[in-house]
Amino acid sequence: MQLDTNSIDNHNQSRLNAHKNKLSYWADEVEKAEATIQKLIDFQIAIPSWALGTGGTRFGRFAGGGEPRNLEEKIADVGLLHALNRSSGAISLHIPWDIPTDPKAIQELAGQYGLAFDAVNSNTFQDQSDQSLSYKFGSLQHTDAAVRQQAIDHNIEVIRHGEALGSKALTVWLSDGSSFPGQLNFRKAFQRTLDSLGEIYAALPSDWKMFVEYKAFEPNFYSMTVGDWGSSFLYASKLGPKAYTLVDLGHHLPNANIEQIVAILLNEGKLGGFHFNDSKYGDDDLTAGSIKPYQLFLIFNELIEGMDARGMNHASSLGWMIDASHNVKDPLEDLLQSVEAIQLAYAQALLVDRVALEEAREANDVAQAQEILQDAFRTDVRPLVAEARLRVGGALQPLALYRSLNMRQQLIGERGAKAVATGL
Ligand SMILES: [Mn+2]
Repeated sequence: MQLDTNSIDNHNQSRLNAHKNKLSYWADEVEKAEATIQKLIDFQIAIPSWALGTGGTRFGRFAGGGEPRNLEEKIADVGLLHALNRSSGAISLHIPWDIPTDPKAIQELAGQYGLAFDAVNSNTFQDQSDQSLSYKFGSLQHTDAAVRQQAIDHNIEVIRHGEALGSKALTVWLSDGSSFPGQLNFRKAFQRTLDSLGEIYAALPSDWKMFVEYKAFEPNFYSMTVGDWGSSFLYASKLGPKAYTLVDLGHHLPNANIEQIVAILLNEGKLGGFHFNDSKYGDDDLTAGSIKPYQLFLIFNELIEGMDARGMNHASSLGWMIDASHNVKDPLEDLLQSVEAIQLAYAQALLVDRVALEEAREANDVAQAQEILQDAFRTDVRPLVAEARLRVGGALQPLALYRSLNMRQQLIGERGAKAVATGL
């Protein structure tokens, strides 16, 4: 569904005065505000193709209707988000849920919405109906070389699909591991996984990256073969310069200091990208910033510090992706909220007075260091994020506009109340 630009203009006109009033707070800090707005305009967050339908838990799924029924409709949904916020200019595909049967046509369609293709994701955590061997006991780690080969071949096929669309990265998340003590020889599982990843790595085009995503537990509950950032870093280091660690915010043991992990990975040049979401207990996959916004800010604080120290481009040097899905919200509203939360954390982190912070740290002035961080975190940057959207044709309040246009009702009208997104 293409959004009528008139509806964005009307929406913005009706809110312009109120917006300008809020923005006037920044009148004395034009330099800071302008730099932040420009960076926000450049910063794009990829939407995963699997988050456009209602997510489920193992207890049930409560679809909201009007879900995209195919890849074309998923692209249309991301296009709608991007039209509203101008910050969701990429889609991350999952194979085999979203196989582009006509890549040229798919690329053209995405182009009409101003969308690029971010990392492609492989799937060896479930069996497909046309698959000859099972992943019940793992894929790249499997004791049977034939199963490993099937999983390797699948990953290489995913790379080829990505190449046809202009993707530049493969994300590998493995559910491999064990659920009971004694089930697995850890050493062999590591070596087999490394060897299998090595074969996939060898098939990467020269300008591609491989993201090795880790996860502490689930679906295996005793051991995960890529279970933490340390093991991902080890695999990525052994694989070579095109392999990186991918941090999914929900994939840690409780209370892990994710910002410290980010700082160290950046320092080693091995941070590849992010999967944003939020959680209270485990891999809850809730809306980014909905539970721990301060943690999200602290992560961005380390990202900016570490990226600037290495001369990296905030917008393009890392892969920025959302990986969230849940049971109770309209997925498109949820994604608008996630993107906004990520932008707010990024903008706040850009405001941190880094010179003063380093001075306070060097002087062991603990209270002052905390003040500096919290001063930035407690600044209302919503007007800056809205101004960034306004300047590039987005809506001042994307969620409000989405609601006032009854977009979900329109989608249900087009696709039906029972339409279920592929993959979930
Ligand atoms: Mn993830």
